[in-house]
Amino acid sequence: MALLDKFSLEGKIALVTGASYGIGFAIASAYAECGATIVFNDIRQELVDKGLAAYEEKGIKAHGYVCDVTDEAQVQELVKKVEEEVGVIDILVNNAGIIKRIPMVEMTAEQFRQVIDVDLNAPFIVSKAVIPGMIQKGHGKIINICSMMSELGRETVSAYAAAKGGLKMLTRNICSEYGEANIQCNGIGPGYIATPQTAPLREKQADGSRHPFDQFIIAKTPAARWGTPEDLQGPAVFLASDASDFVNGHILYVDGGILAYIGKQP
Ligand code: NAP
Ligand code: GCO
Repeated sequence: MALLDKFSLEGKIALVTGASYGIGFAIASAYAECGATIVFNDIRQELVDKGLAAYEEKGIKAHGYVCDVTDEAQVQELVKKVEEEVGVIDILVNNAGIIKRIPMVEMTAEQFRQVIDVDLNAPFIVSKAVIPGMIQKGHGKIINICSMMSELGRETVSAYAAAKGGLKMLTRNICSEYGEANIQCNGIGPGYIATPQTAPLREKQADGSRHPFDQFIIAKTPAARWGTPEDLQGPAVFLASDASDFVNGHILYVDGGILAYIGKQP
């Protein structure tokens, strides 16, 4: 096989969770460009419809379903439907995620659980649902969207950091358990990416100046900018393609250098 052909996703079926917009949408669009058939889900029909329209605008015929990834029965039903209507899933991207920025002593146990549910329990639930099909098919790629918070802590994001740290270890465990079945499970750890999730951290101040957190991130990133969802496309294609068949249990940080950097000298 020619080397470039190893990056092709022709004939593959990819499920990207929570991919109506943001990082999931960019990753799914890249997969479509490389030949894959796209399946995505969101919690509400209007978001699925919005996603379908956005894919259509790019000339992509995606399959959208309503499904809450924290609900195991809904997820089992989704995977069954996809297998019947589209085919057996080759690539799963566990992208759906939420964050709550609340100081730990003010956070309720229920709020903590909600974050763990979407960001950690759901990747377990969805992976569990697709792995049997991948075993039957003889191959599979699972990509978990991790975070800087898989490695680092910061004020107000205790639940998110606990979930994303856990997701890093779930990634390694899926690799350990199913590597022999020719399933590669890797993570992508995005740095700070401009999406709706991080919009509150980039809001302009009343006087028109940049948000202090925005300035902090620019100073903390050797690339001196926020990432874009498109920055994640190449790495996501690599990890979904045959070009990465011996890469397993790895977290690929796509962070403009944040994790390599001690921070700007005073
Ligand atoms: P986003 O713009 O908020 O998009 C997240 C998507 O997940 C939304 O479509 C959301 O749908 C969906 N979702 C949430 N809960 C769900 C559920 N229970 N079932 C199904 N779908 C659900 O976030 P993003 O910035 O693109 O982030 C995508 C992933 O990357 C997340 O896992 C996030 O933690 C991670 N990440 C983001 C950054 C960053 O800087 N932006 C950095 C590192 C990692 P609704 O609109 O219905 O809520
Ligand atoms: C925050 C941010 C993050 C990022 C991302 C970093 O409040 O610190 O929202 O946690 O979204 O996950 O990799």
